[in-house]
Amino acid sequence: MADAAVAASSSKATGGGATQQVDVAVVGAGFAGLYLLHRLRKAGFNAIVLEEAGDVGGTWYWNRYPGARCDIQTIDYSYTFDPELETAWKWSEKYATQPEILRYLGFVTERYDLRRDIRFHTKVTEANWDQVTERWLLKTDNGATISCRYYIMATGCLSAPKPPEIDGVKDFKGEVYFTGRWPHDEVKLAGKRVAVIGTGSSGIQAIPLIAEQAAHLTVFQRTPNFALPAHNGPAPADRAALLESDRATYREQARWSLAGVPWPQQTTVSWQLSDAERRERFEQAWAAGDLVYILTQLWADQGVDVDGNALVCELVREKIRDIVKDPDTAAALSPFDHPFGAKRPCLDTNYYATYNRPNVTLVNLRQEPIKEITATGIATDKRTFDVDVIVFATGFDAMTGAIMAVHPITGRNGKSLSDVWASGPQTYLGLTVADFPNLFMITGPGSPSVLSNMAVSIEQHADWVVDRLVETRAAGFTTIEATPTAQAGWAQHMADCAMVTLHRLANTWYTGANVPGKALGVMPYCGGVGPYRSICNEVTSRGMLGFRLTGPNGAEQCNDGAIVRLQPDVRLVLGMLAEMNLPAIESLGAQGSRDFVNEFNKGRPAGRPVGEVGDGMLQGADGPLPYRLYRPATPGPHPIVVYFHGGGWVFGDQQSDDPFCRDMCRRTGMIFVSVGYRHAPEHRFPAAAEDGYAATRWVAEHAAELGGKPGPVVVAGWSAGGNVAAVTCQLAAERGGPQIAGQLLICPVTDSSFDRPSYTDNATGYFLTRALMYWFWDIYCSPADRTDPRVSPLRGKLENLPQAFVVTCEFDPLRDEGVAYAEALAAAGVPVEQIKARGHIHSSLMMVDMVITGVGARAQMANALRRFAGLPEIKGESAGPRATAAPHQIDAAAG
Ligand code: N01
Repeated sequence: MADAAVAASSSKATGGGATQQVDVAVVGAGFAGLYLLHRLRKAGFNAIVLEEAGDVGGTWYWNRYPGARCDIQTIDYSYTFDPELETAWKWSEKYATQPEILRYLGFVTERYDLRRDIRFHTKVTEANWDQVTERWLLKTDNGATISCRYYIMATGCLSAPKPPEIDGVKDFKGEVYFTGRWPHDEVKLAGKRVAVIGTGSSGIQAIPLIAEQAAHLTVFQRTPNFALPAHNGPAPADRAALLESDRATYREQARWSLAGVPWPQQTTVSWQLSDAERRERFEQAWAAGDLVYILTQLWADQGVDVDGNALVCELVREKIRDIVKDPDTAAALSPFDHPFGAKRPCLDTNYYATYNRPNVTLVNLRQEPIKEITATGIATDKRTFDVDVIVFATGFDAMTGAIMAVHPITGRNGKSLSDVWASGPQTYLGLTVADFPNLFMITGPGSPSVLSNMAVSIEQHADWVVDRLVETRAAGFTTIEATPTAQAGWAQHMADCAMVTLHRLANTWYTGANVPGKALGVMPYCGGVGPYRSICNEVTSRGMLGFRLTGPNGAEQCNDGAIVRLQPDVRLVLGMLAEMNLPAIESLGAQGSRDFVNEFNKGRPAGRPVGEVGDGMLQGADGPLPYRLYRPATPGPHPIVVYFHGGGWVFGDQQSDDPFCRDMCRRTGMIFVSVGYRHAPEHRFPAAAEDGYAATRWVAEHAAELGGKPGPVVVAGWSAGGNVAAVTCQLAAERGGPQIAGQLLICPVTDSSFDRPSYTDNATGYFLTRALMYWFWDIYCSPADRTDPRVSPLRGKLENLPQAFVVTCEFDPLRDEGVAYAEALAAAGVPVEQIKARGHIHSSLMMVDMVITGVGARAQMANALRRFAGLPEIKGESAGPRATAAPHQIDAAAG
């Protein structure tokens, strides 16, 4: 409906003329709402902000408890949209106090004359989408109604305090305070017996200061948290100098960083460092007093690998034991239930040392849970504690609470947001929700938000939303709405990102676990600020992918689809490769391609240590061949895997899949013998196939000399190596041995037909291209030979072959022939299991230390190899996180 017709219809709807008409209504006058208002006005929108509180500030208006400060350095926790604002305001400390942050927000409000469009003491009580007018109608607790074209929730992620969930609170006769709703008047605690319940960031900031005032402080701790000293004071000179030297670059780097603060990305993994080197890094981080630093700068695997993370946990626990004098108290304060960083760590000033004070007692609720609150204090199931004051530092209904609990939101066809989110928040980009047109959330669930420097994420969201509104208006559209496909795709991508991190291993407010009955799932986007920004930009550059826009006279635009289908780390790797502007391998010639790949592989991190790595020579089909043997650290003899590397029969050698062989040797506890078979064009078909067979026979015959277990061997291979492994099994069956207990085929070449859809769908853009495959085939095998089963095993005799485990990757030209081979084996009665690795490319699973989402698949491959060798499977988290898809047994009928 045209805006001119709206006023009449809206006033009719509310039964009077009181409805205020605006283009945009924003809820919340915190960091996000203030910047939004400024940007909306500049873009020519008529906008208002509705704020429940009596002044600006958002979370900083409410959280006034003693010790409240930011925990991102203030030079980073600031607006960056206006260089003049940046120089007009000077922070006094590394981590500003709540009053100073509030003054800053007041300063911003006055500087941009924002106050005149903010309605304070105005709580929205209902928001309904009117399909006819294509506007939102808002009701408020003071009777005012507002009609707006766009409705933006800038309600904050941690602004709806969680009820205490403890019986008897109302019976308590003393004073009760919530850190998240601290009074504006002074709270006098001197000489009083105070209880604090909760040891999250709020409790940990407040406890040392309360202890200084109170006659006695009793802290009730359910879960210990990791905290590190803030070392507050002036902004560190090096960081301030970095910012001052080139402010624009500093800010831009923050926008493209992982957490919204410009620190470089660590590439060294924990096991590449000695104990002393790790300790040195840790001490430096402890001294830096910076959460982002300690969470990102120790070693590359600290946030993604349980072992890499456990090293950090122990170093922090050591600090706690050093500081806290009473060993029992130190033990109670030491977290063991979650990885470092999986639950939000805290920044403190004298927190652990506070427990050395004689007037402080720690009550470990894991040993004596709170039974109830009584008129005089707190009763656990062992003791009672009489107190004068109870401070609840029990946290928030995070991320969704402020959006859902504040008021009902009703979208298209009467859909209620609470219903849509009943099993957890569903969003597209953490910005919008399907069926809720023209509704936006700033730093909503599904965006980096609380896993980032909020100042950076807020500006990015506000800019993105306002830019879209401007474009939508310019194009003459009146509604913009996420599609269900885009939203489902985002949910999948969110889940994929969450699997990379360790957040899945902790019960936290990130996952909704702190609120009884709340749906569980990692709510913030774990893929990082920079990658997220690039995704939002891609949505726009691809014609508003995943959005439906409509306008007058049936105008409509919808470019539907999921924005990210690759695994998050695969997307990053492809992005890095694209930036490197590498030449097409097939343009380099055979020797050139070998030199290139050798050079490229030098940049890989050294593989993980195994028991022993040794080189030797074995007998191939036409002379000696080199091999590399990887032996586990465990006592032998071990079963043997004969492994064939990838490289299109043209390049690669016995060492070129080194990180993979090491990883699999460690996971399986089996010997890997990686064979340097001959290559084309010097040795064309069937040299590789015959070498593969001969090498397997030689290894089987020399198993004992190699320190392996005599008996059947297992074969494995990737890509062209998968082809060699598959062919070896057929030749062994035909030629009467050696005995092969199983075959692991990873993205194998199985056929010379290029007609299958994956050859077209994934022809370019996923590293292995169709053009490169054509080149490989031309170099290795003349067209006349291509139907020979020794190069196209799909055309061979499949009955009675060894059991198989076949892995295919979604974005791989070879995907469909791998699937076809698995199905044909099954149809021939061979036991087959298969993984179709969603979101992966041909080389994903080989990129051991780059593509973490490949861990699950590798863990499953390792278990398959163990099964083939008659070893028990490895279970639990040490087997790796769940793979992108569970392996499934192929029904023989499938073929
Ligand atoms: O809340 P929390 P918070 N009985 O949920 C315990 C940001 N923030 O307000 O862990 C007993 O972290 C609960 O125990 P458990 C920051 O992002 C930033 O402290 O659920 N205990 C936990 O110990 C932070 O992460 C700053 O077992 C109960 C505590 O209460 C986020 O806000 C400052 C309980 C709640 O911790 C939330 O921090 C403050 C019960 N019934 C906050 N219910 C800065 O420095 C809960 N608990 C910028």
